[in-house]
Amino acid sequence: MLSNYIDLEKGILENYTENVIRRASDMLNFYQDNEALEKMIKNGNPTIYEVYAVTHEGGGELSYAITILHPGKVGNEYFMTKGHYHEKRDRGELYIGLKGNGLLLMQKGEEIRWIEMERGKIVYVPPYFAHRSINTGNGNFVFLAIYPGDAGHDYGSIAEKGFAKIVIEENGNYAVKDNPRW
Ligand code: M6P
Ligand code: ZN
Repeated sequence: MLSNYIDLEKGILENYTENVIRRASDMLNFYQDNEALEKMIKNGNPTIYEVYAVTHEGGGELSYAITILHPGKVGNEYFMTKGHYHEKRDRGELYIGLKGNGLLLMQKGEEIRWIEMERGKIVYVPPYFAHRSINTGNGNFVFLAIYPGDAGHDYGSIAEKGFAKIVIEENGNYAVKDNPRW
């Protein structure tokens, strides 16, 4: 497929070839406050984020995906994606903000960076950096990601202890804090 459409208002990608819906129950152990997460699961198990992708898996090819990250918090921690390294670590990625506000957290070894995202902003994730998105706003945070077809997703170490920083709400604003489990 050589061309496609995104509904920029709703963040809906047409003709996607893969999609993933992650609910609260898919995020066990990713947030600090497991009790708050358990409660949320019992209370309707809401969708945290949805990914719609067009994938081309060969080396040298490009895949792309729209992520719709819903607004909300688990305890005082904002809704976020799981976050991943690329299986092929030397593959980079481009993120383009389409709607709402968020952060893109990136980490390589002990080096950690976070960049605010908004509509029209382009952020480059260099090779070797794990990346996670966080919705710090009140509405959906929607972005487009473009990545090498053979990059792959490695959730392993992040599922175990996360990133070196967590993003919480403090006095109505976001605050980036040290991850106590790191
Ligand atoms: C972006 C891309 C996808 C990724 C998605 C959700 O759209 O980076 O490759 O799958 O975000 O992130 P995660 O896979 O970490 O849950
Ligand atoms: Zn990626």
